[in-house]
Amino acid sequence: MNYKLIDMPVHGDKRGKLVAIEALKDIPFEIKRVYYMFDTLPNESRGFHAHKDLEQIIIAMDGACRFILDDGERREQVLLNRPDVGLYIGKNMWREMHDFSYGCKLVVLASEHYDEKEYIRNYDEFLKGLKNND
Ligand code: T46
Repeated sequence: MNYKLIDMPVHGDKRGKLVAIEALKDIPFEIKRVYYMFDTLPNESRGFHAHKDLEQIIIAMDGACRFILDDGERREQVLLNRPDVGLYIGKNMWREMHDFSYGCKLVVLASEHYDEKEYIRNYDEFLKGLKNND
């Protein structure tokens, strides 16, 4: 499965906590794009796609959500609920996001600029693409 949880370096003192993330040091790619999600709702799921070439780190800055990650053979779940843990998702992984807590805030660090052509939004196409890669 091309995903993993990464503990982010936390600098804490009596004032609170600070996380600094450096490209190619704390995460395995250069960052070309940052986006975030807010005003999320528990009954609204997101995702349902894979990426041919994109790598991403997703961090729940506030609240929680449940990820489903699928490599075409296995399906696993990850609960993302800590601002000091990043979910790395590599190429060719189907992802779904469910059960957002009210107002959950996710920030995403991405290895490439936005390109809709690079999305695979149909699950059967995703499976076909994996077979063609073999
Ligand atoms: C992913 C998961 C975790 C842009 O214009 N630029 C962007 O950089 C992004 C990410 C999205 N958009 C537009 C495209 C859609 O009209 O924003 C709208 C919502 O995007 P989407 O439906 O793809 O959002 P999610 O939450 O289903 O998926 C997003 C990312 O797109 C995706 O790469 O891995 O978050």
